Amino acid sequence: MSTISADPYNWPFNGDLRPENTALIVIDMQTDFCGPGGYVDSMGYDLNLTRVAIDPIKSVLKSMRKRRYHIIHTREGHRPDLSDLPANKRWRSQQIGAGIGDPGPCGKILIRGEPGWEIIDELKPDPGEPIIDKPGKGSFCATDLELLLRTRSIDNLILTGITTDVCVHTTMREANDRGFECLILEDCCGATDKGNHDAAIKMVKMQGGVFGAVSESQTLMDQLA
Ligand code: C5J
Repeated sequence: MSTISADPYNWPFNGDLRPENTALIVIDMQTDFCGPGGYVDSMGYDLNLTRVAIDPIKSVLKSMRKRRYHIIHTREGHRPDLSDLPANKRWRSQQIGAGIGDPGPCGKILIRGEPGWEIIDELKPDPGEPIIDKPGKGSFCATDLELLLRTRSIDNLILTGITTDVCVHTTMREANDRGFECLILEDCCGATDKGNHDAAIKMVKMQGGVFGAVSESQTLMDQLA
């Protein structure tokens, strides 16, 4: 039996926590979501609210790499010809002054291959760590993430990244519905609104852990050690 102290239950539920069956997922730590001149910055949100996750994720990455857990990164972005960009998603982004596909200080906003779409230097994937490119908010929609997890017999997912209420939450919900056992690390996430971050974390804990459980980076690292 090996578990991590978490709320509302010690995680994972069955005590089967091993590097072989557990992956750390680092969601969308891209310049577009936490860097100057990126998508979130262009929308006028406070970058400190998303950048707050960088240092805790860096520590967790180091600790879990050392213990040989699976590490998976994701990037939200669209094809340069915009053929995978739904018209309503583009229109909504234009309403707030950060049109997806439009030129910005970090290249075309949320477009694959552009500087703003890259994962930030502080959290660069190591060689061999899979990167899932996704056109949507959830990491399972129109990607091969589920195939990759099932092929590796991964049951447990530790979720980190930005933003808590959008891509992290959508991914957690998708994973939970597919039977994966999820833990979200509260201090390894951030949202464009602190109230939304807090609400997203609170939602996970309802109904005995409706989407999984919540813990923090230091607790995880202490208990893995
Ligand atoms: C958003 C994300 N917020 N990575 N994307 O549009 O959460």
